[in-house]
Amino acid sequence: MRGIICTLLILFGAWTHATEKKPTVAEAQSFMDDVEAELARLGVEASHAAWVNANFITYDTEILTSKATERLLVANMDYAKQATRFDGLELPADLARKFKLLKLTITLPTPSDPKLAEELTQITTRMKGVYGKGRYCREDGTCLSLGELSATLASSRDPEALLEAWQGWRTISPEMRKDFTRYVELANQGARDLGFKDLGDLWTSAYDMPGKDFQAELDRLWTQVKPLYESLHAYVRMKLRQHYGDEVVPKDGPIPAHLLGNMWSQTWSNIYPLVAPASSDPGYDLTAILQERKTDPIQMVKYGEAFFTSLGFEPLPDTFWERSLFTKPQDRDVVCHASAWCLDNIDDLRIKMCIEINDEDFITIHHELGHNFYQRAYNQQPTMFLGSANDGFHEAVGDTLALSITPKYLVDLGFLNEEPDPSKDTGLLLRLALDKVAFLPFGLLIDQWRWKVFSGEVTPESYNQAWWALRLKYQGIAPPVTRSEADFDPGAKYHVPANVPYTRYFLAHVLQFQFHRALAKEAGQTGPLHRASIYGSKKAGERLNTMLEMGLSQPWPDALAALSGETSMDANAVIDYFAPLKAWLDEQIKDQPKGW
Ligand code: X8Z
Ligand code: ZN
Repeated sequence: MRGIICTLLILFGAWTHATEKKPTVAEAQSFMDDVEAELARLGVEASHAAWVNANFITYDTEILTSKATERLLVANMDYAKQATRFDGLELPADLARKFKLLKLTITLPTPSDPKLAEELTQITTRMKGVYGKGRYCREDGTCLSLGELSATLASSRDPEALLEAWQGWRTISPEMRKDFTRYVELANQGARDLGFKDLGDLWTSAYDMPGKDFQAELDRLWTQVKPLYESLHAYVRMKLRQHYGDEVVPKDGPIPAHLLGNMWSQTWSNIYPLVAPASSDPGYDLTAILQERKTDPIQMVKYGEAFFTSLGFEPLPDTFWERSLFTKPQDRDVVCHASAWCLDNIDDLRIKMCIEINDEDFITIHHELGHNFYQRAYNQQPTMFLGSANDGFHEAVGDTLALSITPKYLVDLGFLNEEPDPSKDTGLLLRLALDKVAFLPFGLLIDQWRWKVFSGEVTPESYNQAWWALRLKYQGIAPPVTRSEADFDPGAKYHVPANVPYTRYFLAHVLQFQFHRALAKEAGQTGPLHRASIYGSKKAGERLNTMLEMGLSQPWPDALAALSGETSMDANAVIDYFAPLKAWLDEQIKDQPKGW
């Protein structure tokens, strides 16, 4: 009996193989047309649900968004699996690229079992909600939001107050630990269903090269900028030690994480007053200027829009102003973490931000609008190509414009009466380096941690310890109080519970200097790059638009070439920009230890 079944099966197998028709290019094209139409439809539905949820975090909106997301992700996964029947078929380049992207643009792959797919989307929605609703409540019952705690970290110089804010925010994340652990299992299962080793393998495969090569690229870029970071670190440590004393800041060890002016120690410009070079401080403070002028949130956004229109881009649509969220509502929970949306894949552009009147948010507004103008520029592309060349490009566009917020630009706006003398450039460069250079190791380590978690190299028993090991290795910072596995510090950073890959920001911090260098040249700027502004240059705008409108239709080196003529990412753009500062820093720290 057994033998007969086997023989039959073998025969049947051979028969199906012999008669199965090889799919044609026309069938592949028609399959892809259907996929694009359906994914566009489900994507728009999911976006509307997610918009409402992020603006009103409630029990019901979590259910609605989680269902809509599940429908989109499950369909995407199904299509990606069905698409394997066209494997090996010779396709025109555009179509072949769409088939590749069908898999590679999934950042949250759901398991095949519908129950598990549902569980995964519920978990991610819930984690995001916990973060959005997060507050630190003191024993006396008073509660503080992330915005309030961040304001303390930015402006207080009292180590006790800083410590309370730092520790306080980290009380919101231990409750995510269980969900996060399960999310790792489920999303990994989804990634394996698509043929990847784990979720990190899927994420790193989305850069037009094998994942391993991409990781080597990251190492290369980090090696280029590391000496600059180490000089900045040593200088800041020296200055903080002068301010807080040897008891608080070690001479040659890591910097305590609560002293750097930011909740995650990712950007440090809020402590610029503590480290400013006495003789070359440019002497203006954008936060103070904005506040003195009584700039309101809408006006802040108008300045950002005006920068884009000065380059030749069309103004934002009326619906942008009607539908965006600009300030933190007092009566409900919202996700305050800034984001930019295009709800209909055409022109329903919006930002969602809890704007405060300060320089940080002035820059963030440009960042967000960069997303919106990119989204609009590529809206003629087919669904599969609605995206940036790689995810770092999307993050780099607004930042590129923000690099043009030079003293000259502030004079043009009427914010400053005159430009500071070039002898003050050290101060200008240092202030920018505190954001851009300080960010680099942070931008790198979040996913270094997640990739280890996804691969199983880091297990739940050592989540927090592995996190701080990487914070030490890359950033040279240490927690101000002992941490343990009862904590879940990665969860206190938005992108971890929200499942947003983070390497994009590291790339953006390199790319924006390449973009700036190229566009400044296009705008005919010949002076030093930190004084170059592309404001008002239609030529630079055209060049930028050439890249933006390509969307995701070409491999990213081609998009980069369209803007800059270069075909690889190059951190020398960062090194060149900050070269005068590096020399100055090294002079300041010549008797100081470097490293930690
Ligand atoms: O998340 C963001 C943007 C939205 S894409 C506000 N950024 C990263 C962060 O806040 O951690 C911008 C820079 C890094
Ligand atoms: Zn962004």
